[in-house]
Amino acid sequence: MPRLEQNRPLAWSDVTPKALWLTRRQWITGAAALAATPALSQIQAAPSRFSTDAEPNSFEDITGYNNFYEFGTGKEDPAAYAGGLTTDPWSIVIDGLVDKPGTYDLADVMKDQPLEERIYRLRCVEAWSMVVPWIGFELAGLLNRVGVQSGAKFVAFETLVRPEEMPGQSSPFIEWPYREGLRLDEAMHPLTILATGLYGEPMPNQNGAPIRLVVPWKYGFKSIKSIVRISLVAEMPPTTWNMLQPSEYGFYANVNPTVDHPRWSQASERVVGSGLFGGRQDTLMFNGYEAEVASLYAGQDLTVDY
Ligand SMILES: Nc1nc2c(c(=O)[nH]1)N[C@H]1C(S)=C(S)[C@@H](COP(=O)(O)O)O[C@H]1N2
Ligand SMILES: [Mo]
Repeated sequence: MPRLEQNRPLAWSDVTPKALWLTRRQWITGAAALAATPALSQIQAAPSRFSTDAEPNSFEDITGYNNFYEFGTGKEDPAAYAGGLTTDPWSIVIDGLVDKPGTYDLADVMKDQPLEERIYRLRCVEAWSMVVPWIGFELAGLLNRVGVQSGAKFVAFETLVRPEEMPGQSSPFIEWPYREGLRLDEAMHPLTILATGLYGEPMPNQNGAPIRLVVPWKYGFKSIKSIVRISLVAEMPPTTWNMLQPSEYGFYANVNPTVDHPRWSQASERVVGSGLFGGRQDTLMFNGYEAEVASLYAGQDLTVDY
């Protein structure tokens, strides 16, 4: 386990018992009970067939170099300021065109959803990337449970608004809440997960505790953190970066080395943590998932639907 040099108590691959928490408190108080539940057997110890075999970044990189504007615009702001965020209790409103709308406690959101490790490369639109061993479950599992009605075409997500604990929200730069959206077929794709942890640990606050989206074939900004609302809607929903600068950030935001951002190339990426001068590598179409997702966009011009 070469990547576990940081003197941590458990190997990251030791996800089986550690992955099952709902929150830190529930993990601590409920560890014994959880360890006895059959749900344990639902976790895949082996990497998912969707995982990259690239070496994950260190825990320090993943938790020390973040984008989470609710805590500031600097890459080190989330690590510095997210510690004060209260993530327990946590509930998510699920509403819109669903059979079972409601306010669901996090434990209820996660109920019966099989957790597994997914090692995905996060490709930020700013042309850097890292590899993260997430713990999560497929969004489709939750959507199927709440019952998507036939008129629903998109899924809209919102992050918590709590300026007392999120100092970045005192800046009006973004019209809070941070919001994101997916087309329904994108949301239902098995690559799309809600992640509740990483490296076999509960989700660190700076990475979007207690639950965040991860859509590995899209630029990182689609992967909205600290979700409090999921709405099934008929129309393409407004999304934060698209609202800020639509010419630079489209709704689709698929990783695409052939469509440059207006201010920089997307053909290659800086690999975070790979040395002083930064290793670079070519960016892959759909971040390496072309075989899995290209068919979702058949007939679309990706220079128009960027
Ligand atoms: N609520 C919220 N979610 C967010 C962001 C944010 O500022 N606020 N930043 C996005 C961007 S630009 C990226 S690249 C990823 C970064 O995820 P990470 O910090 O876990 O690597 O989170 C995304 N999710
Ligand atoms: Mo990003």
